[in-house]
Amino acid sequence: MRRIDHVGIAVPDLDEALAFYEKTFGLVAEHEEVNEEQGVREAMLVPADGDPGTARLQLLAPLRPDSAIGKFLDRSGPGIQQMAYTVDDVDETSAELRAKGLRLLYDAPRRGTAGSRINFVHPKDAGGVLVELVEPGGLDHSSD
Ligand code: V0V
Repeated sequence: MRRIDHVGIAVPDLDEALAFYEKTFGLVAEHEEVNEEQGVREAMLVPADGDPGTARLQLLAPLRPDSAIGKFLDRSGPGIQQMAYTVDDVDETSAELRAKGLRLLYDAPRRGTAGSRINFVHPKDAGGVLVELVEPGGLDHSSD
């Protein structure tokens, strides 16, 4: 693991949440996208004048009620849904964790935000926390 990549928060309405985080904590979106496969509209937030290498806050709003975020909101309400770590090679880290007996959700990595490659550790195998592994893609800004 390189560092904490982001903390993901499930929200019912992305625009409302973006306004709240900017007004309250001075966090601004550096990137926004729709990920149909994951069923989310999401934004990555950073402090307006913060350290460029800082971990991001990811706001995740559901595109459909039967998506991962839709189900999470239904069961738990808004709140922290995932903790994500930056890794150099998501295939390699997934293999290492599988060898330690943890269940990875996908056989092969899928597409995450900003061209990243992602996989997840099942929350039941990580102390009740949904852990995401992120291999940054070409649009990553966190090491600028
Ligand atoms: C479910 N559980 C969780 C949890 N979601 N525990 C902690 N954190 C979460 N986020 C618990 C749940 O309360 C159950 O506990 C148990 O796991 C199994 O629940 P389930 O009903 O069988 O599972 P589902 O259908 O809710 O699915 C849970 C998983 C799902 C984790 C499998 O959410 C998933 O596939 N997530 C990965 C994809 C994802 O999260 N995509 C959205 C973000 P009890 O009741 O049995 O004790 S997309 C994203 O992050 C992107 C694009 C990015 O960063 O680039």
